[in-house]
Amino acid sequence: MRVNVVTMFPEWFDGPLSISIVARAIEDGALVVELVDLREHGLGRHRQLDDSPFGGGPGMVMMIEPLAAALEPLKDTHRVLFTPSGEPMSQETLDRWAETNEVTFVSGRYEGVDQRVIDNFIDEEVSLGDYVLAGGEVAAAAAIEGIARLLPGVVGNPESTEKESFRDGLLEEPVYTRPADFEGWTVPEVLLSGDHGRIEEWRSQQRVERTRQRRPDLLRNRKDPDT
Ligand code: 6GU
Repeated sequence: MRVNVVTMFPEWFDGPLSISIVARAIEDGALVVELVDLREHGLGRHRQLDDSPFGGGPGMVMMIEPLAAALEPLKDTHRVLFTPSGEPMSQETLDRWAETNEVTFVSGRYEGVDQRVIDNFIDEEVSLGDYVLAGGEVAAAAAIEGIARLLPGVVGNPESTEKESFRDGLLEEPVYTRPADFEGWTVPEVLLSGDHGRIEEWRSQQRVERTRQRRPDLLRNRKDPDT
């Protein structure tokens, strides 16, 4: 799969692309990430990318010309703008992108992007959540990592991406490993019992209880409420 990233800060991605599962996906050839430096399409001697908003007000707006130039060669790809005004990114979003051959991520900066860019060059606007970051780079990196671990052959055990949190609409249960007793802090007895029926029952109960406490919205929106 190919991911194009249009950004003012290509060097920002050096870390995220060079570590762990994303680095492995790239090494294995399962993932190709193409960084497009927006600055190369900036206007004039100063390679200008932003200007003040028509109608006045604070902040700067990303101009259409540099983005049009960067996105023109990518118009046959699915183009995503990362912005706090977008729809929230979810596991479903990542599943959908991971099933395609090519996706283009645009990291917005400043207070916004000229609406004509969105109207004419963007297929989907996506947000990381209800808080404000300085730009869409973190969101693009999050999406790349979320996609990389879904690509065939990248995670060793394919079962592990199917059983996990959010697939069944519940949070994960607590997990433990050795030692069974660390300075008096013990592991729930049921997990040491060897009774797989009781263990699965306990885990299921923990997932539901955790979700009820932390994310009641997930319980209300569940698709197959059979747990
Ligand atoms: Cl995608 N961009 C910015 N600037 N802030 C955000 C965000 C994106 N998602 C949540 N906050």
